[in-house]
Amino acid sequence: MRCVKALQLTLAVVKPDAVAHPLILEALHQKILENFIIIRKKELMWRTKDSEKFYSEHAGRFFYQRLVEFMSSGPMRAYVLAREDAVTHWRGMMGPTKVFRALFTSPDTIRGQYGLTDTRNTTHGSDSIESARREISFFFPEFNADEWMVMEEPRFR
Ligand code: RTP
Ligand code: MG
Repeated sequence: MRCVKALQLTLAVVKPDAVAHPLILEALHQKILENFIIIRKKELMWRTKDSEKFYSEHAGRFFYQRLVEFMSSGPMRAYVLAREDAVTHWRGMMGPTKVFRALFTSPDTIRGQYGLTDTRNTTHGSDSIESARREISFFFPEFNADEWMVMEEPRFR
């Protein structure tokens, strides 16, 4: 009996702090190539209202305003990525949200290596399959996730 694991999609974003540094951007691209199949990729820049909409779940929190300003401060690069357990894998590669924690507990992660502050923390990754679906359509409205998303448990053949 052979176990065939389902491909899963996630959304990864290289934030403005990392896009501003060509060597960091290239290093992150190489890490992505080594770990995922790239399904879509684009460069874009948000207006303030895009940033407010995307992070609306954080509205009212103390870091919301600086997060919104930062995420619309310069170009970003967004990816739709595929592999087994893509959501968890990319979150693991990114490391903890807070840079202090990333530095001391997970120095080999992306945020441990390149994170500047708790806001300027290099990358974004969807935190669940449902978020991935929603966030992919936010960044790639023309992308039909239904043709790709495999929601069920791994199948045994
Ligand atoms: P992300 O959504 O960007 O992948 O990061 P995350 O899940 O690890 O963190 P989340 O709690 O969703 O926060 C979203 C982004 O808000 C900024 N943030 N700043 N204490 C702070 O100043 C603070 N806390 C969060 C970060 O840019 C974080 O990635
Ligand atoms: Mg998050």
